[in-house]
Amino acid sequence: QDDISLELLTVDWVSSQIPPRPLDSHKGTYGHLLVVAGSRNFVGAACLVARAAHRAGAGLVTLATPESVYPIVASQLTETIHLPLPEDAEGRVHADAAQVIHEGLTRYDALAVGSGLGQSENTLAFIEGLLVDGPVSTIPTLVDADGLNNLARLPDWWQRRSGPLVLTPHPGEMATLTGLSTLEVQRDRAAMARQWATQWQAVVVLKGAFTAVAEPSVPSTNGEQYEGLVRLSPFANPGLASGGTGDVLTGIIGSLLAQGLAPFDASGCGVYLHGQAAAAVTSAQGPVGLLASEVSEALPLTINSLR
Ligand code: B4P
Ligand code: MG
Repeated sequence: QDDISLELLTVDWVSSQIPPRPLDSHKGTYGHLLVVAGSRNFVGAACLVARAAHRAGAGLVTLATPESVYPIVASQLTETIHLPLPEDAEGRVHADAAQVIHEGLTRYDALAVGSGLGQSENTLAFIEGLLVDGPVSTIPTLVDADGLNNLARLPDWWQRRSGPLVLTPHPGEMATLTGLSTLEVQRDRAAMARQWATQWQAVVVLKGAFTAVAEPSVPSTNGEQYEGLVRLSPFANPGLASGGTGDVLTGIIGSLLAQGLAPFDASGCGVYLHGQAAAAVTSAQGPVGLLASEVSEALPLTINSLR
């Protein structure tokens, strides 16, 4: 499509967006993120999201995870608040967990849902109860990984919910969500991200080399449509092609949402900071053998050198 407005994510723009750190601020100034992640088979995903959220500057991070996963993640994450959730026999969230989260929802400034949740009838009912048929939420919400895979099984989910939303699919998840093949998804990534951002009325972060971040087009009241912009990451880095790096991105964008950035800006900044932190790691040690947690550990220096 010729008519897409494309922008490259630049260091100057990202620097201008990073929340200031006033001297007399306190943890409440920097927001409270609720991470909903993990299952018996995917314990590390929950840790990676929460830790990246701390490293990207959130004031408080609560991690909601199935109760048998909780003691393990709690031993790894000393700064995180923990919310054990009811689970099923396989150690995945039980459908009833949606109600537990709803009861305390007003405490949080943003939600990051999905990493390592797994897929079952219970996780499907949980995602439906939390994100689709739950009480109307104005809390900015990011959905990744199995959050997306479960959403994809709910027909017309986007017509049954409202509120600010960010989706962070890799091309495989994008194919599942759209019913297209991975090849079709990859053919024109910017157009693909924007088309579906509009369909879903959500920011779509289509991951991979040169990640595309699209905002939805919105029909305005006077009949003229607001055409959504697409921002492109300047980073291609095969070092990032390793397990858990997507979970780190989820933690970063979730953290920026909690700090008050608008969904489209939080997503663009998050993608840039993730790419820049990874570049710092691979420029020191090369592309082979990067650990996702190393990207997290590189965040403070990356962010503080931009401010
Ligand atoms: P899953 O098994 O679902 O992997 P995951 O748990 O989501 O892993 P993780 O969360 O760490 O990685 P993610 O991709 O979310 O699925 C993996 C499968 O999906 C693959 O086997 C493949 O079939 C398919 N798939 C995934 N990516 C694909 C792609 N680019 N093309 C075709 N098929 C793909 O997050 C990874 C993070 O690293 C993102 O932020 C991403 O933008 C970044 N990243 C990865 N490679 C990069 C690169 N070359 N350059 C720059 N950034 C890169
Ligand atoms: Mg992923």
